[in-house]
Amino acid sequence: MTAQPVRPRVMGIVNVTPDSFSDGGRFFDPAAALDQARRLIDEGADILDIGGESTRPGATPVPAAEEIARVVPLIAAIRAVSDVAISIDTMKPAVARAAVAAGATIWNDVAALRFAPRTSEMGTSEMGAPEVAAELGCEVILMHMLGEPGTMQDDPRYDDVVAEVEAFLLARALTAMAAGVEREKIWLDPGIGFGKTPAHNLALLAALPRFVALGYPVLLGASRKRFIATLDPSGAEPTARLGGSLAAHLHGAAAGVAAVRVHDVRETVQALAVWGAIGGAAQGRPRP
Ligand code: HH2
Repeated sequence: MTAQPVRPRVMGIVNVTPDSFSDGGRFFDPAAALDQARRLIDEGADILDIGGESTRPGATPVPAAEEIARVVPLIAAIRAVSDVAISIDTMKPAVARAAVAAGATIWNDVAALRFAPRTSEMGTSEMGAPEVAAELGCEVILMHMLGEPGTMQDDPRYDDVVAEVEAFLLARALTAMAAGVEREKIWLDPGIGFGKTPAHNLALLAALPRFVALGYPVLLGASRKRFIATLDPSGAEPTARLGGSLAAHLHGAAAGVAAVRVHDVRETVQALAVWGAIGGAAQGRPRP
């Protein structure tokens, strides 16, 4: 009998940005962001992913000081009311440093520690992002992105998207470890929607078991992403992509991903509970 995969952890998204692709502006106000964080905790989020800069194609870059001013008070406020795990969604070492000091324990980097720190801002040293991650001692999510957010969706091309994303992630994990990040603190993420056509996204989703087999925890972030609308035109609005998001994340659960990054925490927790119970019943496990 094969063991059922453990239910993935649910990472709830809190974007403190005016311009994120599906919820931009809704939680820009600090009180609204804290309310949203509390709501996601109540709905069963295991991790909260706090972001202060949108990575959608064409989004305006945010200076580190502004990003810190958006995320640090929220992280501190969450820490004051809950011990939920907190990840900081940033490409900037200075922001990761400030977020970890405020209570985040995971650095979620869509640039996979490739972007250099701005040495003039916030008094950061000349250290590269991998060295900063090692010094912080936090967990690190290394995500694949082709190019940069501003241009990543301009005609992305691969010879073999799965092999190229896999090779990139393994190389970034080696770089992180060479800088001193412990292997067990590294997660990998194929980066759905980051420099990918709908066909690339589907190929990566189909290959999730291969990514899981690499032996690192895998994060899947498909929530409300645009490829869903290409499969079902009724999902033109990001908030109308719940069904497609659940389908992708349940597929990820079956493939053994460690966590799913979602906007709709309550619905995802429920879907995973039903999925997990069916798996348990299939193995003759007693119901909880
Ligand atoms: N997707 C987004 C942002 N950060 N991080 C990881 N590790 N994986 C992802 O798939 C991922 C991510 C994009 O979603 P969202 O935060 O809703 O939008 P925006 O970047 O516009 O803030």
